[in-house]
Amino acid sequence: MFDFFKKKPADSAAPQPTPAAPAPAVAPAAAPVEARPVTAAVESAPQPTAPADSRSWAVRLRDGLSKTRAKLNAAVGPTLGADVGDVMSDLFSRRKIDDELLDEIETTLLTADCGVDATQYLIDEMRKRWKRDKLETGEQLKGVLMELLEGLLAPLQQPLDIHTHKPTIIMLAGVNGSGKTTSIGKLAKRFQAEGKSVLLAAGDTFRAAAREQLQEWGRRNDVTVISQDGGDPAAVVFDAINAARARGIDIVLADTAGRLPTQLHLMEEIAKVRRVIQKADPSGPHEVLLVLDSNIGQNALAQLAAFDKAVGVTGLVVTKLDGTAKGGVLAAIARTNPKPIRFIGVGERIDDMQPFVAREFVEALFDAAPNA
Ligand SMILES: Nc1nc2c(ncn2[C@@H]2O[C@H](COP(=O)(O)OP(=O)(O)OP(=O)(O)O)[C@@H](O)[C@H]2O)c(=O)[nH]1
Ligand SMILES: [Mg+2]
Repeated sequence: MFDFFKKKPADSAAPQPTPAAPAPAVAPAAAPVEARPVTAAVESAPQPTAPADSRSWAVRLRDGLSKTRAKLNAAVGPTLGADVGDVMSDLFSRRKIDDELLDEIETTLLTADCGVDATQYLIDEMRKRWKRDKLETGEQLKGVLMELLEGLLAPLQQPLDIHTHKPTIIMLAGVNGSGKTTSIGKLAKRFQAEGKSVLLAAGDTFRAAAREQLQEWGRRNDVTVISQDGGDPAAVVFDAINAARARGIDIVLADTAGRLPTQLHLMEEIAKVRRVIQKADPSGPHEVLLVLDSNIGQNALAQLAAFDKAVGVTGLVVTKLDGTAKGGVLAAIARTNPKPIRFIGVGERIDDMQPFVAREFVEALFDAAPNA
């Protein structure tokens, strides 16, 4: 159902050298290689340097969430295929509140991947409010649902602090293809725009292509990338922190290789990266960002638990909310394992990732017709 997203289509995203040369066999003690910032014109600029979208974030967010919004209305049936805004109105405005409507809402919340716990909470609260406030119309109930969802998600709206430490060390983790490297590109651009200097640590030493992906990106964006030919990701990150300190850099973004929570040796490896960061700077890492592909729906909870156990997740980046109908997973996270959602992504362009704002998100989930 969510095959909209195919990992790395041929012309996709983050810089990908072709062909992906096998990693050269290098001694682990290989000296760090630094891609010095050079401004170079690159023909086919891959994301996240794709040109900014002229539409406002509110419009892109709503467009991005259209599948989840449609899903929220799947139970309504007859008008599916019509504009999702119309469908939404059908669910709520043409109806009086009754048990059947609540059942339908329950089903739609579940199918949008809100999870059993959050769905139960939302339905119970809606039922209470229906009785207590003597609500009559579906439209009123929709208002209550929006309010409840916002209440659930608001505690997760906590902006990432990049001002307290210098350098602020941010480590990214996640399964293969969740969007770590492209998120690093987007974050680096964002931080630069805020006047911060940024250094990238190419901690994905697993694939030679990954290192080159980041180096190439760094070259085009005047961002220094610290990498090593092969070797230990922890060593790369260690070097990067020292380099950042020596140069008075504000923010270190450490990429890591994708890994599944079931690959225990790789989970141990990323735990080591974290420990080594702490060795380089006892106050760090200042943020451990887990990048979650929202297409995985409820599976996000299992990934969160596993990565949290291994590296202590302090914040989330939820990517690919466009192209998925599983945007309800944010409610599931809020209910079962709340972590600050630092950024959400609704596309591959540089400005398609923005800080999470609960109200904005809920409005985009329910309102198909932005006026911005
Ligand atoms: N549609 C969409 N695509 C995204 C989004 N974020 C990332 N992508 C795409 O997802 C694909 C994988 O992104 P990467 O950043 O390479 O993922 P990764 O986690 O670094 O992958 P590995 O290094 O292989 O583990 C790329 O094609 C990105 O352009 C998003 O918000 N929406
Ligand atoms: Mg990557």
